[in-house]
Amino acid sequence: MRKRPARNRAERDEQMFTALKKKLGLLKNSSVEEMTEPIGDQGKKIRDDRLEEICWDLEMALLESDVAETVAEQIVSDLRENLKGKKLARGFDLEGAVEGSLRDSVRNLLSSHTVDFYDAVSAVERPVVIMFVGINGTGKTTAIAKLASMLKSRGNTVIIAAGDTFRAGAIEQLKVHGEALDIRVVSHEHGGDAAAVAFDAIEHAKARHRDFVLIDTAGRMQTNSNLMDEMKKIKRVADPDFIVFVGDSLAGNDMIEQARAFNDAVGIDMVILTKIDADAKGGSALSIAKTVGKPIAFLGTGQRYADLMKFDPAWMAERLVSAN
Ligand SMILES: Nc1nc2c(ncn2[C@@H]2O[C@H](COP(=O)(O)OP(=O)(O)O)[C@@H](O)[C@H]2O)c(=O)[nH]1
Ligand SMILES: [Mg+2]
Repeated sequence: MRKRPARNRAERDEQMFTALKKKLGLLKNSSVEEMTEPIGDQGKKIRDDRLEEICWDLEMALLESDVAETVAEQIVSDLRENLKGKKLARGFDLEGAVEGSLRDSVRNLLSSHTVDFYDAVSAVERPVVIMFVGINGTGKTTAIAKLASMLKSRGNTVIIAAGDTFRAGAIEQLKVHGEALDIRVVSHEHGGDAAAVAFDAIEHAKARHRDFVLIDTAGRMQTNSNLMDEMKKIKRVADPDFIVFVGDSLAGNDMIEQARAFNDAVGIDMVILTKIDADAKGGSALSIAKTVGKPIAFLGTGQRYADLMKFDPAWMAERLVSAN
């Protein structure tokens, strides 16, 4: 019954939000008589059968757009609870009510899954060691550079460990960032032992009283058990205070599966969702919050160092719900 999963951003947007908008538009065009029935002396309520139709259509629209099932169910049950049997005010705006309910449930879903990065790290002894995991191309290295830049601008000293010793060019890519940001990058040779790189960077940070060590890692496919073994080894050796999963918001349910795989292998503490600038709405934020249950710390919103935004549930809810 389900449509095939969307292959790209444009398709997904179309599936989710035009479906939602259409639904909302249809509501607008339905006559009040058709949608409602009297309760009590003068009041009206939405007819139960029409409400069920709305709920069903909404759930389908959410599922077709890669929103995880548990999330879609939650949103729909919130909507049902908000509208079922409720006496409607005069001049009641059904479209507005559905949209308002959506916005509230999205915000609630997201709010229970946020973390203040600076609060989290403030409790930890220096150097704070953070390991970044995720598959190739999700934006790990870029996120590390952005975070390093942000930390530095807040007066912290940072060291980066070039732990992706697997991909050609990965070490060089980090060195370029290191130079641009004037941040020390600890590296070994291509193909070397990533755990040893992390170890060296941490020793270096301890000796020089640096505040943060950010460990980059390799990211072939999450199904590659060698990769997960490597992640476990780095974790064992570096004993990071936090493990951050970096996920590409364009990757939909694949991203959720990746997060699960890394979480099973090494345990993740928080999430950075990247490429939100290219993902017009960001349904993936909802899905990861609800399915993997790990808080989102930051969003990547572009390719510049400054394009790292603290995750804000209200902002995200607005973006998800607003029809544009
Ligand atoms: N538009 C956009 N592109 C990003 C973002 N984060 C990373 N990228 C791009 O995604 C590509 C892969 O990033 P990289 O950090 O090398 O990924 P890694 O393989 O996980 O280390 C690069 O071209 C980045 O410039 C983001 O938030 N928005
Ligand atoms: Mg990388």
